Amino acid sequence: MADLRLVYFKMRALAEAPQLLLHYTGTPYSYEMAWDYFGQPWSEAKTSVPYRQLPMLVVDDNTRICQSGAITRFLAQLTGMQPQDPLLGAEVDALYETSQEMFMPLNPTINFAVGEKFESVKSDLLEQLQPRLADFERLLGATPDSPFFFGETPFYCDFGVFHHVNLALFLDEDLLNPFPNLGAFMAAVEGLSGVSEYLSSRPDLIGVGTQPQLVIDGVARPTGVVNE
Ligand SMILES: N[C@@H](CCC(=O)N[C@@H](CS)C(=O)NCC(=O)O)C(=O)O
Repeated sequence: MADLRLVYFKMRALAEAPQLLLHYTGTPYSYEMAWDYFGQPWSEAKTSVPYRQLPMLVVDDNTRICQSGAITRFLAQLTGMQPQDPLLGAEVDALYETSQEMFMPLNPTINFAVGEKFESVKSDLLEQLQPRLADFERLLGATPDSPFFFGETPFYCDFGVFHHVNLALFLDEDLLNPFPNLGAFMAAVEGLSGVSEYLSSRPDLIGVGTQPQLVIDGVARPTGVVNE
């Protein structure tokens, strides 16, 4: 197996789907904060990164893969979580991309927005999310005997959807009440071997909307791209 180093920041965002996949497949990797990996502040390191943003996956200390979609698809290929059939592969990818579209403004709102800014984005965001959640609900309803979008076992798209819906629950913990299929899907992902261990051990995200912090090794630290 390749040596995998996932480089990112103090936030619960674009490195989550890759990490859920890595844990589900039992694939070893290290998670490294940008300042530790580069040995300098992100503001100084970013010009040396292919597209000046993270996450980045470093493979065998040699190849640097940026763009979270490319990282997730590469890992899916590496770990057998990519469908063999190209047609099914395209459907899986379309769902993954749909989940990626939820990134803005959901991830920054949950990880960074505070006070009035948070409250004003929150109501718009909850409204914007409804058609997405309804689409997921309908898709899951088409295969009532399968807990995941495309059958008995998850593909990488399931982790993309899980991450974004999981973040959205910070806005309203009753968000999924009208969407029972989606609620059951979330529980199914939470119960997956490897994933449940990851979810209970990853840094807690606290203070959403007021003072967002990640609890890393027992210490609450502000979310962000700076080592503080
Ligand atoms: N399309 C990129 C977006 C990456 C992105 O927005 N990264 C943000 C963190 S979530 C970042 O690097 N922010 C720091 C900066 O831009 O300097 C992806 O999917 O990986």
